[in-house]
Amino acid sequence: MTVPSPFTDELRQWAVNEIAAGSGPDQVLRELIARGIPEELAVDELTRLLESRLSQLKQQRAPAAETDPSSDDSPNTVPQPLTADSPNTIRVDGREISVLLQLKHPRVIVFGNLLGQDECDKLVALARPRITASSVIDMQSGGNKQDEGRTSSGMAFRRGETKLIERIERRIAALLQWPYENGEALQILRYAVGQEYKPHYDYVDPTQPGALPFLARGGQRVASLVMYLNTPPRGGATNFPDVGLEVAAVKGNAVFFSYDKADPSTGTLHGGMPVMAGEKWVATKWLRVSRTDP
Ligand code: PD2
Ligand code: ZN
Repeated sequence: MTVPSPFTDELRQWAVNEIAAGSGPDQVLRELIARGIPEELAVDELTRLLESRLSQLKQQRAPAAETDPSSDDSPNTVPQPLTADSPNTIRVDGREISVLLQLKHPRVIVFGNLLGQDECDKLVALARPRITASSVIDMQSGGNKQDEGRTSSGMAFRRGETKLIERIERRIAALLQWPYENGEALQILRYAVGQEYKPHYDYVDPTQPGALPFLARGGQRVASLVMYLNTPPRGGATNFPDVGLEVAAVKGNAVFFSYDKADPSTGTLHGGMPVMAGEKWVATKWLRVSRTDP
């Protein structure tokens, strides 16, 4: 049985508000200890909150390097995946991953053979008995809510939950050159015929009250990797309406896209188009600015 942490969501929210309001770290730390949080835990949690606040400020101040199509050497505010060494393949974790498509704006890369066929089947088999109706983040409360734009069902694995999951997550970290600990828990989605995920952005709107508890645990999302676990017979492409791009869902392939700020100018509006026949399974990995919950 896990013991609940004394550092509750309410306390985290209070600390986030204090930091945003300009209270000094020593002052917030003293107050946390006075509220009964052991010093070591208080220092750890406060460090994470301050790191996340600093990266938020850094993001807000960063020049629009990634969105400038003439700029090739954008700073590392988003993952910079490995580049293909032989014409179009990258060797990671003993696999030949191919680069099938690259777009500069929005920053999109389609990878082939990121997952083995057997790995896809195993992920589906592990997830199938655990899926429930999908939800989205409630931007008012910071909790989860059902949304008509997302009609799929899904579940999330804990980071490193099984050897297979950890291996895939470490492969992703190596390919994208982004820390393993900054990756959210792997989310699995299943779409039946007619189900879809209407166009949306994967970053959270930092001006909404519900964003604070989310941002306090690892900062903003900066990139997404949607991995296809099967090939739907018809439909189910991932689309980027701003640029008219549709990426076909092909088992083992994945679409990566990054966004250096929480802003539509990144062009990363994207959706899961309706499935027309059969079903569609995907695994999504979202990458955060800082370490996040496993
Ligand atoms: O299933 C997809 O193609 C899809 C599309 C848009 C998944 C996500 N977004 C996501 O998981 O964020
Ligand atoms: Zn999405």
